[in-house]
Amino acid sequence: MGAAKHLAPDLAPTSMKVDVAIVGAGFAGMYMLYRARQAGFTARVFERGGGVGGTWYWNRYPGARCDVPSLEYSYQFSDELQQEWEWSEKYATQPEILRYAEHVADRFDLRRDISFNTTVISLQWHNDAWLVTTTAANDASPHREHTTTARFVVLGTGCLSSANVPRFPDDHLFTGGTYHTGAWPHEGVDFSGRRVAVIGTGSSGIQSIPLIAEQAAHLTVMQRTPAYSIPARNQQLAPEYVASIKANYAEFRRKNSLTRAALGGDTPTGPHGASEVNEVERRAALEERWQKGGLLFLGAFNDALTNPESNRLIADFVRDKIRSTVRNPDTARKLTPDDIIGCKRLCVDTEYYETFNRPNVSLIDLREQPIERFTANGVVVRSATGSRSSEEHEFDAIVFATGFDAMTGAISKISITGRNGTMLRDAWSAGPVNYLGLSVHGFPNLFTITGPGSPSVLTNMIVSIQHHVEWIADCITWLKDHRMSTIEADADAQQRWVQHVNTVAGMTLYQSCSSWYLGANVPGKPRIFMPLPGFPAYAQTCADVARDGYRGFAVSHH
Ligand code: N01
Repeated sequence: MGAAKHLAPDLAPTSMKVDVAIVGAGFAGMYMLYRARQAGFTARVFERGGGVGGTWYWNRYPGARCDVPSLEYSYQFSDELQQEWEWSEKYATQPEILRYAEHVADRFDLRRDISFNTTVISLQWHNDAWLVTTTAANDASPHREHTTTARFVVLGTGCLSSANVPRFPDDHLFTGGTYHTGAWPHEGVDFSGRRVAVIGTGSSGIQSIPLIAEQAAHLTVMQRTPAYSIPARNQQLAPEYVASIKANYAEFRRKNSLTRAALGGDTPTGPHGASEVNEVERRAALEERWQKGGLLFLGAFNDALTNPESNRLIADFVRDKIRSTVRNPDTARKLTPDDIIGCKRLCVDTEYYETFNRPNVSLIDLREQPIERFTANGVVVRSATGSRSSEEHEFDAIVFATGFDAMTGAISKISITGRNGTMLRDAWSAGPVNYLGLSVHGFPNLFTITGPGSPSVLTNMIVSIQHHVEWIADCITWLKDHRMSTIEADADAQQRWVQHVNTVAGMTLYQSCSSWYLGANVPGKPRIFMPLPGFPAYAQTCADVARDGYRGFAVSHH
């Protein structure tokens, strides 16, 4: 490390050697540590936060909860764990999920191999190993750098962990409180009696808006694109239902893993296309799913995301629901989306549309009234009258529910130098090329968990995480058993894989909107559809690749 030469002796880098360095102690990093240990490797996890849980450690905004049912959004590697843990609600809250993550860390004695408050700043491939440089946010020795040498590096950095905070003219002038849903203060925020703005109406905005509205004196929602949201119908879990799942948990998990999103095996996708049935049947099927609530709404028909006409019919049903819920016709008009339903990730809510019937909630459509600038007291938007004039809205606090630099954001914050000095940021300048969403040509022994190019964010994340961790653990065990030293995506295989992901995504309607799946929410980010639709076919491909001696990878001997 050149920079280390300038440090005082007591600040010189210290050195540690492990088989596997893991970045992140969310659900991915924790399980990777567990599996690496089980396979006989030494491992160290580096975690920026002060505790485990990843996304559930940071996203503490009011109303944060998972919109995948708790009995599915949990690890399945240990039957004892899944039998003993008691989920209280159909959709668990953030505090409950965080308690679960902490329980897993304690139960499997993970903490002793995790460095908390430690940020990985660079990864450098050198002499057939990775040099992992970290800084610890330790008051006693701020900015002290450590270097760890690792044979393998696994990035469990999370797909939605790098906050997207858009800049607005004069935003530094605002004197009130500003918050991002993805980096919420641990002590919570009291909005009582305050005038609050929420910018953004994706999942995080939609979950937090009803709760902030209950507390604030006035809430102004600033919406750029209206979202489609389905009622959650959250409820306490009935003990008999939980017992019935636990009695046959393995079968429940197996059925889920056979669905496209590795989710909801008990509610299979309907056998027809939405335009193949008559209106009465279509409405009945959609109403049944609407009453059931949640993400599986789109599975009422099998062509929601492939047939534009079917998609329109399904979207019309939701548009009618919005109009019949929101009393003010102008507010209802603004809240009603006109694009492809499911193109951006579907949202799931509790009383979201109803919140706009409250007297203390108002909506600004930023497409009609764009933000012009911030002031000390609030935000100036173009006037609603359609004239060239402006209007200032005063706020005590502004909440940015503006999402994340998804899938690649956290990885690109690390300076990663591979073989022959290739920088990952250069390799990915036109988009995150990779093989299987697991490996990048030029970066030996480096793995991404739920990386771009894998089903990842289109699935129940925990299923995809488990699948990747197990594949990686098997891979590095195979290397050890075969006395191989390095593995790396082959350039041709990578090229074909990128093509394959594009082809599969091209058969869907996913590319018809400016979603974070495409990187379109972050100015300047290359637009490429990052996740691969379809978990079962993907998992089969990964199994086949391994069985064929890691087809498509270049492997070298000691
Ligand atoms: O972020 P988002 P999120 N000016 O990107 C708007 C998962 N998640 O944090 O659509 C004004 O979806 C932006 O507008 P537009 C889930 O996978 C899960 O809500 O780009 N507005 C949009 O309305 C989810 O999809 C759970 O036009 C701006 C919003 O901000 C993902 O995380 C809970 C703007 C961002 O929405 C991300 O959700 C929460 C600007 N400059 C999150 N920039 C559950 O499991 C952005 N916006 C329940």
